[in-house]
Order: sequence, then C-alpha cells, then structure tokens
Amino acid sequence: VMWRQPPQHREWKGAGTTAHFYEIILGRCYTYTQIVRPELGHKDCQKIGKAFTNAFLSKDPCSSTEQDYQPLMELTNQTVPCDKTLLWSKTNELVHEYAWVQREFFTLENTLLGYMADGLRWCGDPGSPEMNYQSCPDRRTDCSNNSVSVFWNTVSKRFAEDACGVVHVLLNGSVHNSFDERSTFARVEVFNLHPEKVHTLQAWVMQDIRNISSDSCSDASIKNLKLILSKRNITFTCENNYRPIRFLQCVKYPEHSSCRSKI
Ligand code: DVN
Repeated sequence: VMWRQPPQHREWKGAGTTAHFYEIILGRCYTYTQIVRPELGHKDCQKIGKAFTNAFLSKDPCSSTEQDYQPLMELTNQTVPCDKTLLWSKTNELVHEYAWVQREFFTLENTLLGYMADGLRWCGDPGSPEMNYQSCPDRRTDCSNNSVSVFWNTVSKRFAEDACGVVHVLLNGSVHNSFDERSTFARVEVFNLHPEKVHTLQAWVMQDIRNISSDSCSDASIKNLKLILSKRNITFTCENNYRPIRFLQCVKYPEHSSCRSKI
C-alpha cells in the first residue's frame, strides 16, 4: 500500500501558518468586540472568521489579491475618530506602548482586523482545503503577493483612506532611513491619505535613548517625506523626541542622563 506521505521538504522558505490560527483569530475577534470595544458587539465573529479563511484557503499563496480580502474588509469596517489615527514605521514596540497609555489613539493593530491578525502567519494551498502549517511564502525570497503581505497592504490602505484631520506617525530616528520608501507606511499609507480629509501629517521622530544624536527631523529621508506630502497638498510637521513618548523610553532606562533631569 502506498501511504500518502506528509511533505518531505518545505515548499516555501517562510514559516508556516501559526498553529491554531483559526481559534486565535476567532478568540481575538470576540475579545475585541466584547471586551476591548463593546460598541462593536454586534459584529458577527463566526462570519468574520470564515471570511478571513475563505480569503486564502484553496488558493495559490503567491497570487493573493486585494479582491480576496474584500468580503472580510466589508464585515470589519470600523470608524476611527478624526485626529486619532496613529501610523508608524520601525517603531513597532514603542508605538503600541504609547497607544496602550493614550487610549484614544488607534494604530492599525488597535482596530478589529489589525488586532485579529497581529503577529500571525497564514497561507493555503491550491490543491488542498487546509491551511499550510509546514511553510508559507517568504516575501523576499518567494513572492511579494503572498497572502500575508497582500492582507497588510489591503488593510493599511483602508486604514489610511479612512483617516481624517491630523494624522500622526511615529518614526524611528535611530535607523538609516527613518522614512523608508520600501515600508508599508511609505508605499501604501502615505499615498492613500485623502488630502480633502487629512490636512496635516505630524511626525514624531524618536531616537534610541542610548544614542541620541542631532535633529532627526532634518534628515534627508524625512525631507523626502515632506516633499512627497507637499506634492499631495498635505502639510507636514515634524517633532524630534516628543516628550510624552520619551517618558515611555525612560521607564526602561530611568538612570539615563536624559531621564534624570528636568522631569
Ligand atoms: O503605519 C503602520 C501600520 O499602519 C502598518 O500597516 O504599516 C505601518 C507599519 O509598517 P512599515 O511601515 O512597513 O513598518 P516596518 O517597521 O518596516 O514593518 C513592520 C512590520 O511589518 C515588520 O514586522 C515587517 O516585517 P519584516 O520586515 O520584519 O519582515 C512587516 N512588513 C513590512 N512590510 C511588509 C511586512 N509584512 C508583510 N508584507 C509586507 N509588505
């Protein structure tokens, strides 16, 4: 008898679907809609969970499209108040620490869909109705239109399109390109802000407290961001080492000189 063997080699270069993916997204959906934002208690998490998996199961994980995620997008629409959208790039930990304290701000991961998918991986296979727990496409070595990247591009696009008033972005002043043209923030979000609704983008550029250098707002990459926005008729303002967020950094390094004085 020829038993069907489990795959002997990993098809893709990236890690496979997160174990218990379906249970995690379903649980997160209920946590978010019942506990974090009970005003969204009417959302149908069973339907949302099915729409999520239907977006990628039995499909080629390298030919994912925005269209695949449309039913999921329609079930998870959510209003973010004007002036409360908080974008970020290369500041994953710090931005979410700040959003945890300043509860009125919404990062994408503080919205239902971002909250559900945060930190997870998923992909399917055209020849199977199951998730692929063995491997998923790596966006650099396998393909850019993979199920996870297309998802984040799609939800990031909607998040930016929906923004209004002043939009904030938390950037990292201690990396080579604070405004990195390859980032989701640069590729997707900046170009999908609607100038009729968003009059200003305010950047907070935070430096690593252990090596504070000169003014990051005058860096070439930030000037490039300012230029792109001026062409799009959006005012750009930039603040270096915004004090409330500096205080968060000081929680970790209370003995640092910039944390000891003038508080
Ligand atoms: O404003 C936020 C948020 O709204 C989000 O959707 O986009 C912004 C953050 O993304 P970013 O500007 O690309 O910021 P980072 O710090 O470069 O990337 C954050 C995370 O997204 C990283 O884990 C990236 O994975 P990596 O580079 O470590 O392998 C990941 N990421 C970036 N571009 C991606 C992506 N993941 C999948 N597909 C992409 N195209």
